Amino acid sequence: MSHSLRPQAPLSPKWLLVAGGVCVPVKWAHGWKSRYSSVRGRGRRGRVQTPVASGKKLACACRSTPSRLVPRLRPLRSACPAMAKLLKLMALGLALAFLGERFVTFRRRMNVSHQVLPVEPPSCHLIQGLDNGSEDIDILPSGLAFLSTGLKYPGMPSFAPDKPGEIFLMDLSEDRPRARALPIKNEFDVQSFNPHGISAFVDKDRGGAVFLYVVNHPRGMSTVEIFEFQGDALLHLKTITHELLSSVNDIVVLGQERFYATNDHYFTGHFLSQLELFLDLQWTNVVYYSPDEVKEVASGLGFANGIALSPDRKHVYVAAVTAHSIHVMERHDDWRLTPQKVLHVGTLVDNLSVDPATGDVWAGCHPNGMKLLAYDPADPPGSEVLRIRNILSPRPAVSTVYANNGSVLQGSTVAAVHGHKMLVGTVFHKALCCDLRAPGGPPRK
Ligand SMILES: [Ca+2]
Ligand SMILES: [Ca+2]
Repeated sequence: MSHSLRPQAPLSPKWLLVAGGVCVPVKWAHGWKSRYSSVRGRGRRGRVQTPVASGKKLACACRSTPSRLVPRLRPLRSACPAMAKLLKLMALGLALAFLGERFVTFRRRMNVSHQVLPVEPPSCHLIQGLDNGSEDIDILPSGLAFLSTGLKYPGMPSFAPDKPGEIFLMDLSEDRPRARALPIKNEFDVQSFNPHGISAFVDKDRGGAVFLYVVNHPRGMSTVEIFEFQGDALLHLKTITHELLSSVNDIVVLGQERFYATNDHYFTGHFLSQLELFLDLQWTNVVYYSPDEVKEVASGLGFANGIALSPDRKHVYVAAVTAHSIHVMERHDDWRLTPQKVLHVGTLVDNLSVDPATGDVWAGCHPNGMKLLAYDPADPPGSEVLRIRNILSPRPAVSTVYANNGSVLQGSTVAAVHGHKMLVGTVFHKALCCDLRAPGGPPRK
């Protein structure tokens, strides 16, 4: 690199250019003795024309440098390329060190070294007809279970990419419950239906009418669909969209058209959302929605996912997938949430459900997130279900109720219980129904 040392005019030595192309007042440079390389670029006062020096005090003029100073810079010309090269190497080294550190922590957050030790309740069977995922499950106190199936989620496999998603129903009060798809009535685009998190709601003010709120991703968007359950079908009532509901994963209904929703990414574009995951930005949140008010009520979460209410509705539980944790928050009358504590469970927590009878929290988890992201049928992702007793106490009890290396069930996302029956759903694989009673033993407590 060569530099023109021809004098420039008009002269105005008030501004100097230092490293990085930044111009500073000349008085700041008083006493500098380093042998700066000259830099050509754009400073605050316009294009840099010529490097200058004043004795051993060196800087570069932004424009209009005293010509009498220019020749004295000549001995420094050879230092410029070396310094620039050194700076480039330092920047490259720092960038590589940063990426390396992020990669190591990313693998740790994905739990790549986690070994799945098999745990199986006494009696489990795969549910017939559910072969393309059942990402979320919600069970009413009556035993009616709703299952959202056929999710197409960016970065995850799908065994039926061209088939629209569906809502299935099971009646767990039956001895041998079967799953059946619920047809959708009314004006609704079933072809683009891509159901994700769900939450069922019994409205006592409307004679016990049952409503199902479903997170939907038609054409990559995020909406919340409200259906009324009519026994043998779902009647579509409304589609809710809002700028704060930008990347919704799960919801929990609080009343008519009133719910909390988790956003699992800050960015909505594929590249930036993947970068956000890799860099572990922890910018995801919980949003409160009502017709009158929509606001963020919790933030700073690492991939917010499942959300559930305590039976007394005073606490909200939120899963943070990449932080391997469940956040316990207190709910206030104005719907604000304040953090109470964080329970670290050592695995990637997806959806949460609460047993209304006991208050226990059930979590569908991913033992190894990397196997989900880089799906290999020969080495599939496993499944894991945790049960958390006394989550509000100082010492909650966490136990593994189900664990499988993927030979039976891959990519578990949710576990929900009704009495002694447990349903386990997955992102894209099958679904499981288990009887939690020990053979010949007493009913589960
Ligand atoms: Ca849910
Ligand atoms: Ca989820």
